Amino acid sequence: METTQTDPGRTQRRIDRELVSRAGTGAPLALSYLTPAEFAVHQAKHPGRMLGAVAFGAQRPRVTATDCPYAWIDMPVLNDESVFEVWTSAQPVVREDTGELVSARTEDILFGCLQMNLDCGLESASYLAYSRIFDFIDRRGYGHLLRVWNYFPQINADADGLERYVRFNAGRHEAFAAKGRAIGTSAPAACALGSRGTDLVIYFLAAKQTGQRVENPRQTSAFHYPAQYGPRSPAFARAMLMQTAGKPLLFVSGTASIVGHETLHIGNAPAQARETVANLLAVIAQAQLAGLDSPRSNANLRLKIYLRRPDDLAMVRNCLKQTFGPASNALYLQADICRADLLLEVEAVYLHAAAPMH
Ligand code: 3EB
Repeated sequence: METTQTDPGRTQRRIDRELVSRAGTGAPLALSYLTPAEFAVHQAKHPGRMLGAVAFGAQRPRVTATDCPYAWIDMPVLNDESVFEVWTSAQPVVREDTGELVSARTEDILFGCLQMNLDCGLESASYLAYSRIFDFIDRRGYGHLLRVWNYFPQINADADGLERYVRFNAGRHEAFAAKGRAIGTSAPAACALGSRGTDLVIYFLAAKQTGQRVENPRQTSAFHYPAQYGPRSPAFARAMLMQTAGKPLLFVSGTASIVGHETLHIGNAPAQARETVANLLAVIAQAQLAGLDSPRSNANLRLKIYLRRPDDLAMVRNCLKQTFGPASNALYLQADICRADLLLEVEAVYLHAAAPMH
């Protein structure tokens, strides 16, 4: 939301231009981080084309989505009250709500969102949630998970001798196995963060076509993490590259100060920020080897940053600006990271290369 703080109209104008140019090229997807006021305008302007909207903030926003799948994540936005993450298609979308799962889809991509009560315990809830997701996308022919966002409370707390994140991993891993997915070949890009709500909230993008998984040579693949991080490894890839209408789209998973499988720079937030940037650049470089255009402009980059400590905001913002420039559209949130020794995590999306300017 940084760009909108200085000029509230600027982000909106840029997004509209992108959507227009995309409608001409057939490229399907835009992502924007909008204030509630901007979201209201966006919703009015793009009826029937929004795949999903997710509000972040410590209070449920008064504005809600009426036209697309919607969820609220109880997670403070740093320097803002609430922000809407909005996925918009150039094509009309088809909605389907089962009661358990709300969704919208185009011809090739499906957005879904699901919320689960945690009374049954996190491991069961996670197993059940992923089983429902797989059943839903398999029946509709969108069987390839590209990107999944996982949010639940007290991620670092103990649950009968295992950290809650570890319990979550066990349930997720078992659901992949139960639904015929090999972790090493079908893990999506993902993130898992601590929210303040009471429920497990998961939203995702799935596709008819498989994406290309991208790993980071500086890091052990998460699905090969040793057992010290839990009996069942996390089911995620470092990034997922997808070609749509001949244009690449890259989802970079939550990325942190991990080298090999170990957390580096414990207690040192500036060093964790620098290590995180090194990891982001390494993943993006791998994606370029796999076919991502060399990103000429950061107008196509969306960053979402999770900080355990709000006091690190200025430092982290500075660090990211030095690498990605001031123009990047970034959303800063306060959240617990899935390892107690991690102070920050950054995820990214590279949208389609912008149409050449005339
Ligand atoms: C890591 O690299 C940090 O469990 O879905 C990053 C991205 C992390 C995704 C997930 C966890 C997940 O292990 C944590």
